Amino acid sequence: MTSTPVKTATLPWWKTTTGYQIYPRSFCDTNGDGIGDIPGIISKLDHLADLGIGFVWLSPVYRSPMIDNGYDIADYHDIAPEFGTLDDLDRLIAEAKARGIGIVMDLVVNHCSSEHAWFKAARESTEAPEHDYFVWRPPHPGNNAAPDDTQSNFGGPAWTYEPQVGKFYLHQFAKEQPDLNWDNPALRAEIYKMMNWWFDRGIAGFRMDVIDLIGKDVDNGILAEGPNLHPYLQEMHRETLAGRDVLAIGESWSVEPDRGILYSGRDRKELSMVFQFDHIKAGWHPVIGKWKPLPFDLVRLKASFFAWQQALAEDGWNSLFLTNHDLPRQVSKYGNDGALRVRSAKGLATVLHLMKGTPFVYQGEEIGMTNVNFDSLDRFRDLELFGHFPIAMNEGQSEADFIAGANDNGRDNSRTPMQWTDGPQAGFTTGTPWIEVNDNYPQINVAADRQTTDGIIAHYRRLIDLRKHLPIITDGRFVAVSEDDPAVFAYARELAGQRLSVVANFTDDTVTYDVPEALSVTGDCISWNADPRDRLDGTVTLAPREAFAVLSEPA
Ligand code: TEU
Ligand code: CA
Repeated sequence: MTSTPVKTATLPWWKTTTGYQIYPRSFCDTNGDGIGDIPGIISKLDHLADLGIGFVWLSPVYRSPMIDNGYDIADYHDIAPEFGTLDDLDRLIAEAKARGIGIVMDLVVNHCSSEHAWFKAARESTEAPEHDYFVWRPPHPGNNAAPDDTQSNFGGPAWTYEPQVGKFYLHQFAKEQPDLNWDNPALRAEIYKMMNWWFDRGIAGFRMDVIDLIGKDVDNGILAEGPNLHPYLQEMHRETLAGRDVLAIGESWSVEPDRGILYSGRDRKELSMVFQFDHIKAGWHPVIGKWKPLPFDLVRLKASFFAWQQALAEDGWNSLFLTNHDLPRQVSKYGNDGALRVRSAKGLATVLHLMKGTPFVYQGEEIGMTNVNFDSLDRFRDLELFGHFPIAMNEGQSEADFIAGANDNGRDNSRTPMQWTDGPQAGFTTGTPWIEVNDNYPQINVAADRQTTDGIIAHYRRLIDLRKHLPIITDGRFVAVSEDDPAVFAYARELAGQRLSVVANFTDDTVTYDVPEALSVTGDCISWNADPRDRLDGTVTLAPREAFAVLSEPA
């Protein structure tokens, strides 16, 4: 149904297309072990092709003890048996390619698994060449304890003692995820060789896990965006990306708008774009963090998106996303996941997809999947949550409050199985899923959404298709409006005398919106989730959660 993307010589393919993230463990299980697998992904490629997706970001499928569901890699050149084989992956690359879809692999190289051969050798002896692939420090001279009090992102100390070598190693995540020492040139060469090995297999790019952490200066306590980050990214570019028509997306929790350009500026020769998280942190408690629910603040959310749109207006490139496998479901977090769920899911998509950048759809978003409502800790699975629970208890938070926080912001929200049908386990597995299926699957599933002509999938399909054909979506100048309006998210895009006006009511009430000058007047309503609008003039009455986009010639 979708037509060939309009490509111009100046636009790389990843600017006119849309990405789709797959969390393999939760996507589709074909052998009944309760764990999604690569054959399952292959069986669902037509769903993605029908949406018009240009590439898939595949969360890690490499061999791994799965302490952090694959973000702990034991072998970068092999596939986890629960997900399949290298042959399956080659088949996935080929089958996806046949549908015009590239496969973007997850590159997790700030750390590996403690089961990786490198770390096994490194912890045996200081003489092993691999010893220096990791970050070791002697015990603190005063008390023989950890070198300093750096904390792991998953709770507890970031240093673990290894008696065999008499030193501590750094792990910014779980102790089974030792940090790699990027200051060792041999390690860097190994990583580049591995990346090229994957490129030669035909992948379309990499999403680079916590890439802002690789340039760390541990002794000065600088972990994120350390002094060597950009030199290493430039070296990586020279050694792997240069001369290849591939996509490189770096994950950076630390980047702020003024530094975005350093990663993706056209003369930087580093990455295509970064995933930044300011709009996500906007939904966290400033002191207690993600485990404390915080009321939604539209003005803050817009400020974040608008700042990034402006920062990368002339150079660099944005990624656009509201959800991933670490984040809550967007319709629950930013929208209405009750009576107005369908309209709200569409509205969020409209606002996100028509900004400047490359949009990402996270599995299940296209049917408006919602957060879970787990009432006890044993129903959760994520190690981050279990690492932080004792800390929260020590700090005096109640268990009920912590669970409320986990249902609001926890990573398991997006990891419950993809809901395909209203059959047993939502059609995800014939066995017992590794994490419970959300109990709303009889209503919310792919088959049900596809049964209506105006489902959420149809809405995404249209947005994705518009991006392929309308240069104003890829190239248009971004114009922020109504920054302080607590109810409406609106902006314009402008290109060659055309204007695209996007307006969305983020509340459950009818809102009277006084349309500012910068938005236009008459034109074609190219996207809507309530009534189509062909005139946008003066004051507009917006239905609850209504969103639309109008393409026009300015008056
Ligand atoms: O995430 C980086 C990361 O910092 C998040 O885990 C973050 O700590 C958390 O969501 C915020 O509370 C990446 C991966 O996306 C994540 O799945 C991995 O667990 C992590 O790196 C370690 O590889
Ligand atoms: Ca399976």
